[in-house]
Amino acid sequence: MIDQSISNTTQEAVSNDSHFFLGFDVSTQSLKAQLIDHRGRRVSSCTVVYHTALSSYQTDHGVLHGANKEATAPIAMYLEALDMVFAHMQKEGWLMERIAGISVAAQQHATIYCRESMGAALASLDKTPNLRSLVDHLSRTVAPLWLDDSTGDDIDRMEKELSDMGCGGDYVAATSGSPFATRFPAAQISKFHRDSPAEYHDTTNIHLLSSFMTSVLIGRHAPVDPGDGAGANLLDLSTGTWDGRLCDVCAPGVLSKLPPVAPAAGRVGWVSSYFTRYGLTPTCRVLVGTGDNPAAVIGSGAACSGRVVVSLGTSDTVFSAAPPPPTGQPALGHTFGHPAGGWLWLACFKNGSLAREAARAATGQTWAEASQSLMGAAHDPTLPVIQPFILCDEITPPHPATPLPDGLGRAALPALCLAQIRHIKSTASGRLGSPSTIILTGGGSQNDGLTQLIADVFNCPVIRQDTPGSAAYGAALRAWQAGCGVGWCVVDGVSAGERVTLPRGE
Ligand code: XUL
Repeated sequence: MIDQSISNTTQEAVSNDSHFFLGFDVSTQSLKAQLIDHRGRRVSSCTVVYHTALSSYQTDHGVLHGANKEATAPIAMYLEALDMVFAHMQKEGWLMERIAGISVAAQQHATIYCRESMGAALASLDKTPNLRSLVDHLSRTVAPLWLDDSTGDDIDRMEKELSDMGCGGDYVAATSGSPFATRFPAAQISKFHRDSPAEYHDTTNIHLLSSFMTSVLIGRHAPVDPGDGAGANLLDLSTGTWDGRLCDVCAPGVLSKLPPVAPAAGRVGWVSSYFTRYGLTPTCRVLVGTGDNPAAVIGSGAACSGRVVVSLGTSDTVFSAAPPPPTGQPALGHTFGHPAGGWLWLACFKNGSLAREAARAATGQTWAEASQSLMGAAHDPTLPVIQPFILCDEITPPHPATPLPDGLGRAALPALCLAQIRHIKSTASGRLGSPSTIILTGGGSQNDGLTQLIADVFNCPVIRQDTPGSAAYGAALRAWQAGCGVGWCVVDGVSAGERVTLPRGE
């Protein structure tokens, strides 16, 4: 149910009087906790997997799939998972009284709708038996997730209203860093107002999941950081405050319901006395929360610019510290605030590991056999050129799925992987230029052939960051950085992996 891993070697190195820092990642499928020591080294971690540990919520790996491409999750499940994880840490003898700082990372774009009574409920948390009781103060018991694709009509309406106001063209992307996206809060809030006007009007505070879980930790409404806030399609990146026009077209009164935006490096408060039952002390400080991607930039060793993280998973993601957003026609992808200050650019590709698996199956080979064919693929002029969007409609850029051509045989996997990696490279270079180093994470980082192909296509060294949980680790590192005043490049030195793959010449 709970998977715990404690690294004994690291624990032995911890001195008796040192502090620890704790990071959470409230992700789609699980809630992970990562404890690090006063030198930023991983000490202990544990994970509550919702599907198995909290099966009574009947989610499919953390998700409730509804009609018309709706995807939500019960908020009670996240709250219960937080209690479970704290109880587990205490039971396993984590040195709770020595935890000096905590920070939260959470899946981006999920929104939580609170009634007015939530403020008082948070303030008197220590009188409640468990965190789950907070659901009585929600105006909506589920949170729409980043997997939700049900808000196309809301985007059409908001685009039309903006254009009627004289803010057509690229106003949304140029202001908020992203074109309207169905999974982003602007569209989700609009839909909630359209579907449930009474509940919407009963809502006084709309949180992102990172700011909500941080609110729970400090026992009062917390601000949101520019990293997660920019994933709302409502933030003006140039001022770091919510944009009046975008809020106006979203839903009535939304500006007054959103949390204030606060710099990512700031402390928002001390931990609520509720958590002293788990052994935390009231002097444990809590940082502004952030999204899982901004946290993963830190946890992957790419806080400083020049390093580009490629994460190969169910969907593929590429992200990096980035120059200021362009003023003209924006590039593909999204610009968010960077936890270390400045900007972070991210693009998400839906055709990831499931597409690679379909191509591998088309070769009739095992993964071990098919992976060999990736080693020389970058410099193989005989490989057919195919589309990287073979399995599902792509979002970066919007493009219908184009199934694998027939008769590729053993060329199916190398041809697809080459097409995918060239596509990731060309999308990223429009915004980031040429990287000095790629940091490779996700399940794909286990594959030697894929790693070599990335080194060859990008023509730069690839460092494999194959320790799982970069968002939870990044969250813990943020708490360490703020608590000990460590420089960000020192943080990179601690967190980057060590397995390097060099590019091969033609
Ligand atoms: C980013 C995105 C996902 C979520 C879930 O825009 O939608 O990466 O953050 O992890």
